[in-house]
Amino acid sequence: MTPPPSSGLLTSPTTESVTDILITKNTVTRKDSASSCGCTSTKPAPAFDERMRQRIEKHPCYSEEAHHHYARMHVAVAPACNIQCNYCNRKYDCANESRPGVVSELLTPEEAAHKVLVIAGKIPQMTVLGIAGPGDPLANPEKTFRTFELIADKAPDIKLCLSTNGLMLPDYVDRIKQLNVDHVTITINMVDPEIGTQIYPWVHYRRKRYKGLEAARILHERQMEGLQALKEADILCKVNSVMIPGINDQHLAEVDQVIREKGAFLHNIMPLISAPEHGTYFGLNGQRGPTPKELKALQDQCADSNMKMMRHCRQCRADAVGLLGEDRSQEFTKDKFMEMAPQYDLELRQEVHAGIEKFKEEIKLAKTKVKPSERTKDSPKILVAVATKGGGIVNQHFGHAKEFMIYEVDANEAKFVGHRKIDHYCQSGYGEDATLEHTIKAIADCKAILVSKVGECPKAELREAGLVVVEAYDVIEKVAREFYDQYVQKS
Ligand code: CLF
Ligand code: SF4
Repeated sequence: MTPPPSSGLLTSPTTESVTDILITKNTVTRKDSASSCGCTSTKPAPAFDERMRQRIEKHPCYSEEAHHHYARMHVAVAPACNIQCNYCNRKYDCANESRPGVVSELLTPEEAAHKVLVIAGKIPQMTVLGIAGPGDPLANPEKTFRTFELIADKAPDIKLCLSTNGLMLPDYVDRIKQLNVDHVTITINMVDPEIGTQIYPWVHYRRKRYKGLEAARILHERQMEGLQALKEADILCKVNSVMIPGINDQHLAEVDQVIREKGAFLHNIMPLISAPEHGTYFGLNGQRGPTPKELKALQDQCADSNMKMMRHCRQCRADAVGLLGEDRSQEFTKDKFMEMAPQYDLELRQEVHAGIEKFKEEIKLAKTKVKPSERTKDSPKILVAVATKGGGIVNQHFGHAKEFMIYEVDANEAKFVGHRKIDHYCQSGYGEDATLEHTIKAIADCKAILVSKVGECPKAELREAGLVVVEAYDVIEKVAREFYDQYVQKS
């Protein structure tokens, strides 16, 4: 299995084609051998038609599979906002798509287009350009649409994407369609305006400021109208919802049902991130965010109802660049990218994408070679933490990981269910004990940690904390399922 040409994703040593995992006590060794055939899952794959598959296959947010391979970038061209959310501080980026406390550098549409053309050359696996702030894109329609026009003209293979609070959406669906923007996100935190009064203190609509129930009702009606209009225009709509314990956590299952009935393609339930230093109303008033367990329980509950649930969102910045799990925005600050010449090359980009698609096929094939376990009934589900820098491979050194992907594994499949942010263990070549403690805490509910390599010291401490350390360099689902079989046999 070889990495795609010039992808830059798989920079580690050559992928070992097939690897068996043998576990003795908490130690894992590998031996090369061929695996026998079988299917990894008894569940039917979601039934997408070919057209739908093509619309999402290179969008890292709309397709969980794509997020291992393709990157997105945002340009921060939209400073103003027309509502107030209690989890937002105007000094920072729109918290509907960003972590609070993050500030992006504002660009003009022309600067933004230049940046996109630079990055399209440097990161050819970047396939999507999103506008997500720092305010609301549709409260800044001219800047937003001018940026899209410039990019559609100069870089036609890049998909355009937009994220909005929805207040002005019904007014702009025709324009969005005209510009060939095929992916729109609306943040919908309630379908009951009473609940909305606890989230939105005011909205500014048609030159007038509304407060309380009236404000929440206007926002709700406009969001529903916008969602309906997107469906009628055949534009894919993702809905983001911020989970706020004690306010809308019990209500989001109803939101999920309503938005699905109205034609949303994907639901992304994100955790409220709230701290006093963010200076938000919720942060200053002690409103907590959900625990990973609470978030997963709600996502599971909604995912059971049908359709797709997004679990790989990284709540990125309004100037994010790169794969979802990485942040390369600091390589492309304004002073840097304005000095760089655009290197957009459609042919080269298509070549790289063809390489990625081939690589995805190889990964798919490797997954089919993992046999389902014999114990398929009542087999326990376990969580494992995975260090990866992309490509769907366990390919990252423990000390270099800034986050772990969490997979839920059972007798039939290994399913991505979330991610946990951690601090770098390896700081300037030295392991940090406090960081290790934090890492162990963050993945304490996992049975194993899957890494390409780990030093002897952290390995001993991870084992001490009850985690099995699996060192491998192979397809994530394959390593996870092989570990699972060993785990079940031993328990
Ligand atoms: Fe950006 Fe949003 Fe488009 Fe993706 S992000 S505008 S849909 S291209 Fe993606 Fe980032 Fe989550 Fe948003 S991971 S915050 S869901
Ligand atoms: Fe802040 Fe975004 Fe809400 Fe506007 S829509 S108040 S920018 S979080």
